[in-house]
Amino acid sequence: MAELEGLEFGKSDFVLLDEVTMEQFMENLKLRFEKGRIYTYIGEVVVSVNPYRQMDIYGKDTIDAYRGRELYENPPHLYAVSDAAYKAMKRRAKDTCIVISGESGAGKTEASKYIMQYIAAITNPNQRVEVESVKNVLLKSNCVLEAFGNAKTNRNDNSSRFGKYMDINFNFNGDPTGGNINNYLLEKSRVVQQQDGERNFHSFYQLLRGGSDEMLGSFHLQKDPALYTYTKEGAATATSNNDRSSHKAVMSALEAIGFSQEEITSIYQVLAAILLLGNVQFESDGESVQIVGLEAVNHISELIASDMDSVCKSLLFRTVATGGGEVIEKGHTEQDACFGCSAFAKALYERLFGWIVNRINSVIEVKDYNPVLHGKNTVIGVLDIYGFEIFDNNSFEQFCINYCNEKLQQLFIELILRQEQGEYQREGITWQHIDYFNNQIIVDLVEQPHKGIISILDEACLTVGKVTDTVCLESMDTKLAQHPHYTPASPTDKTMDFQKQFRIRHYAGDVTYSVEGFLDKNKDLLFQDFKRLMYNSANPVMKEMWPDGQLSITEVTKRPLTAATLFKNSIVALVDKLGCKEPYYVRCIKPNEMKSQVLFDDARCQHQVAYLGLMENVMVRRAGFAYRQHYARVLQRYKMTCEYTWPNHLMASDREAVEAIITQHGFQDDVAYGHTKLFVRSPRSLYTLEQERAALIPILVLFLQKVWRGAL
Ligand code: AOV
Ligand code: MG
Repeated sequence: MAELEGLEFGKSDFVLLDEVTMEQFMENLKLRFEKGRIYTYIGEVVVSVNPYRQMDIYGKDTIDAYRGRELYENPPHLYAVSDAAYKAMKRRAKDTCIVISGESGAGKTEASKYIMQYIAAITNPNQRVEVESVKNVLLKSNCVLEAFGNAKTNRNDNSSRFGKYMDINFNFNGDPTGGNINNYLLEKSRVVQQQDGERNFHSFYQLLRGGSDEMLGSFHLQKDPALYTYTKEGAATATSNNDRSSHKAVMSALEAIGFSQEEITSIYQVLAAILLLGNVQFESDGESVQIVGLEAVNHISELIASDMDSVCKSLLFRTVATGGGEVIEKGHTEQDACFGCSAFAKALYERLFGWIVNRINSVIEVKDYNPVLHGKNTVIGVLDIYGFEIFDNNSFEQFCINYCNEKLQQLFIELILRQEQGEYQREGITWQHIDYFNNQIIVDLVEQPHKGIISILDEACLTVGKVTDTVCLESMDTKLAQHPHYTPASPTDKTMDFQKQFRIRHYAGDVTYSVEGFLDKNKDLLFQDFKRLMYNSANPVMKEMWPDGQLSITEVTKRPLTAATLFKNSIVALVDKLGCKEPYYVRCIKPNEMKSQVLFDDARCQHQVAYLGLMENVMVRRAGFAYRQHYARVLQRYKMTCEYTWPNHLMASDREAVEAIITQHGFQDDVAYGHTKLFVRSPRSLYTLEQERAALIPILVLFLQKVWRGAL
């Protein structure tokens, strides 16, 4: 429970509210936001409101103030939970994780960076070179991954378009020895198409606006993003990002991480090839299809270290195995050629991104760790994933992102309840049950085998013959019409398109999805010819990105897992991984839609508080015991308030001494004695103790000064 802040800043922990009502919760949240107090606790959970301005609360002095301290000793801060996660990991050799959630633009990515900076700042006091280098790579990797994985959306100028889970490994000294980054489903469709007012990934604009004349010249590129189909839409879009300076920062981060010049050049060559692919066009004379503008193809073949013939062939033909085992070349229709070309552009980017992540991982992987020699290797995981989002047009990507947020909400429910319950059981204390809205029903709607949306989609994708998006939608509507969280479009409902849309009542709100493109995105088909083209590249870096290009057409699996199933599997694995760790939570709230630093939109904030389950979180915390602490700590803090414990006690144990303090104050009905901790039900008792302590400190200081001066 934080102190050191006057009441004019509101309650620093929501469990201290006089009454747990939405009204009081919102009043406190708003007051604190207006007073520049963006963090507030619910026990150990940090609630954060995006300030939309640079705050002077992340400097070295603040880091020093939080280092090694307990949560309640300082005002609420991300640093305090980071320290708690770090201490738990170090003292008890526990794997911990910090899960950051909240909707798009709420401040998750910024929070994850402050957390990592804090951990980097408080570790490796001896400045060991190898540890410094791991820390440096971990911090620099943010800059690179943001350039390639983030983009401006209508919700956030720097929106994460991939999910990121980073494990940081520590040795027995508590110093980082390595790490590992897992990335989840990059929104690759953005490479070829963006919604109005949005941009492609930052990396493209950074290259065009920040690349040297020499580099752009050698890539056959011109500086203006408006000249390229894939960056045209975003070229005129105003954004707070400075592409030119970011390009420099990314280049130097790549170098600092250890990418070779050859690797760096290859990365940008792939980007250039993608931009040029966007400008390739096809025309048909009714019989065969030709490429318009062979110059671009010539440049592409140079960039990907291939030859012009091979590139043309991959763009115009596909190799197929006939039933008799014969291999033939089949010419594309114009439509197939366009489809293939953009699938190729998307895949090039996705492979590039995956390769960059792997390359960073290879630098920071823990090497030569011997548990017998070095003690247990412990981990802190930091999760920063794309937040819940609703756009005007919601497609397959939003469906996956929002499903992922449902899974994380489910984990939050389980862990917060489980953790509380577990603690009461361990300490031998009776527990009172609180009801939550359990979103498992929505998770099931999406992922249940045979019945869920993903299954229905997969079935449609595997059906031989032409199943269209609309046919698949009909199947979903029939099978799910009765589900309380699924709404099929009806001819009478004017808010939805009967042929194309369906609605899911998510925990965070209703989202209407447009089924157009769902099947193609789920199938995620890329002709094998492109894979082979890249595998045969004379550029070893690019070749490395396409190992599956070595398979011949007869060896290729006919039914690879679909995009939705792969994503589901990866999220299930992530949740399992998080579930085994001791969790710490940061719940981010977006105060308004205007990116304003002063506006607190009551309705928007209240909606987020409600769906994040923050009220229930407070209730669980209070219905049980708002405050719990080890006996030794309680004694140390409050012993001055009791004649039997000041300056020292003569009792058999710290627990008995704490009992004496509690009884002297008459709080015995408000507490429970656990095996190792004191549990206090109402925050008021604690307040009284705190106030008494605060009143006694000046007297004590005066007393001690007199003692030192020899006056007593
Ligand atoms: P997100 O990660 O939660 O959205 P970000 O962390 O990118 O959101 O935050 C969005 C923007 O809000 C940032 O670019 C900053 O301008 C501002 N901001 C957030 N937190 C802070 C802070 N603590 N101090 C100052 N400014 C802040 V998404 O990735 O879209 O789900 O997918
Ligand atoms: Mg983000």
